Amino acid sequence: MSGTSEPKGGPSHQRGPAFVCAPLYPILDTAGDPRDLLALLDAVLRARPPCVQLRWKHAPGGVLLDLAVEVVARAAAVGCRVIVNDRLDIALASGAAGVHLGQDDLPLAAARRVAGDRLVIGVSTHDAPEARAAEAGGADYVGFGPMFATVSKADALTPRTLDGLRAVRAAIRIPIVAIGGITPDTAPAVLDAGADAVAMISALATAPDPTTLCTGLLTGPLRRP
Ligand code: TZP
Ligand code: MG
Repeated sequence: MSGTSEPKGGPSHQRGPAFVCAPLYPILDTAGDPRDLLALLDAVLRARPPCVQLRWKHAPGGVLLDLAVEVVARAAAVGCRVIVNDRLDIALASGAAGVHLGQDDLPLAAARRVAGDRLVIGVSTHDAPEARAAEAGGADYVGFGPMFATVSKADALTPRTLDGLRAVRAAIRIPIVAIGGITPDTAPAVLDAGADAVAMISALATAPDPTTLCTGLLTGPLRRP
């Protein structure tokens, strides 16, 4: 997926580098144990994904920075880019490719002022108006969800439904990464409803063989031309 397309209508804000992360956007979140996270990272990287996200809620800054530097180095060795969840400062200091911001994180406009065009910026959205605002404000992609019930986000909203995803697809042109309770079984319907990529946390963290799971999603029938 490319993050360079101009939005329909709205103002043309600065955007980040072109970004490709489809059809799987693996999110590495092992609830705070960096050793587990690095083991999961290595398993995921063997499937050669174009990007991964590093997510560790409430981590101490210095510990998260050290981890991010290690994740960026291991990912770079196989041509994979890293998006850091929540923390623009850690993304910049670690040499990551981008940052993913929630609706309650640093506002997109402020993040873009700081990062300029150096970083990919993704924004979590929950409906078409939020997605339109993110696109008009210069986001490179939006997250949209939760698609289904999830155990990975304590304050997740009610599931947004495939029709909700279709409405967002009709509203914006930048890439959509669907998230929330998505598994290899549900991924095809989500991609058919208009997502460019599916994000997964628990499906990866609990997979007996994360490499095989990722390889199947990245090279199998879900891959679009
Ligand atoms: N945002 C909406 S749902 C969610 C986030 C971060 C959690 C997704 O995790 P899982 O385990 O893939 O449902
Ligand atoms: Mg956040």
